Amino acid sequence: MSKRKLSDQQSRRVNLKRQKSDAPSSMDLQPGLVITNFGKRLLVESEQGEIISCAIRQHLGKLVAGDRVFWQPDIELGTGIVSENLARHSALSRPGFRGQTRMVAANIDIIGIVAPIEPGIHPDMIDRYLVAAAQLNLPCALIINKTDLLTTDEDWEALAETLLPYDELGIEIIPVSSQIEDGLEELEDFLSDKTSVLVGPSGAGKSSLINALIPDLDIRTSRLSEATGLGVHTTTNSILYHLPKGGDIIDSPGVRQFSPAPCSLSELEGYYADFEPFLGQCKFNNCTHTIEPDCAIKQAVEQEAIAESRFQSFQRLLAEFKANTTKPSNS
Ligand SMILES: Nc1nc2c(ncn2[C@@H]2O[C@H](COP(=O)(O)OP(=O)(O)OP(=O)(O)O)[C@@H](O)[C@H]2O)c(=O)[nH]1
Ligand SMILES: [Mg+2]
Ligand SMILES: [Zn+2]
Repeated sequence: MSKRKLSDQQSRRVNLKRQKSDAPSSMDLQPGLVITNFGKRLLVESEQGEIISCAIRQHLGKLVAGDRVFWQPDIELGTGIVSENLARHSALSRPGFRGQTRMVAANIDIIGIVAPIEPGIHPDMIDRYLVAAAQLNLPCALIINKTDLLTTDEDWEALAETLLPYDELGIEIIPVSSQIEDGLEELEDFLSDKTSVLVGPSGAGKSSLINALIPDLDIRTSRLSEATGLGVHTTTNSILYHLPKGGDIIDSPGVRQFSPAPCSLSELEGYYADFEPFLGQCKFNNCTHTIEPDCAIKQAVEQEAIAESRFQSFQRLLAEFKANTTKPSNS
């Protein structure tokens, strides 16, 4: 491959810098923040707030919105090359194709689980993200979107009942409507000065919420929608946005069914904080809380001290993890 030619003026500038620098090889390296990963290229934000399309050095692995990197500008092309990634303090991933994992977001402080009134709130989905957050030791907020679709007192009461287990777990619950712009201030205040990621099923309204929080984005997303010819536009890559009052928010693609990383029975029990008072009280110390007699967890469910929905999601995850570990390794 031939070296790209620099103009005389550029060469002079580079030479000048080189003379001053003690470390010529890393002279042009600049810190940057990954805004999104398109697969072969990244959009990186420089410290000056410019967005640069960058190639990625092959050894770097999977980079994602929220990653901190060092990149080198290509003066001639106006692009860059990412050559180093910094250690992450947190990273959310999800299962991808053929047993691989897909990165969702890096360096996040909080996970915002977006659960929509329509098509419906599914405790199983919420619990799966709560387990992932517990695995990462990250806090969660439960963002209930599309509250404009709740019309009667009964609707609100039914919602409160569904959410009771989460309220009892001390999880922040933020009801919002991006459509009628309700609850947005509370949401923005809660997310300010943090890096958050919005997760949840496709159509939950994650992108709509970000649009509502950052008014300037309206134009960009409506244009995208026209391009696809669809009334809705599915997010395909995680993208980081800056919030007006401070803090960053990462939009992520919706998933049909999210799965946390497989773990052991005792680890999973540890991620269900509402099981805690009853652990160690079953007749068998390796009790899986399914068919065993004298099971303290099942008794707690019968006495409504543990919500049935929480017990069901625990059992489904346990069965899923077991099925994964017993699958032939070449599948
Ligand atoms: N009624 C109502 N509809 C909403 C609200 N927020 C979003 N929607 C609608 O829900 C649909 C999906 O919204 P999106 O923001 O694209 O959902 P998403 O979670 O980003 O979906 P993916 O990108 O596929 O993961 C759109 O048709 C929105 O108009 C709301 O507060 N109320
Ligand atoms: Mg979206
Ligand atoms: Zn038990």
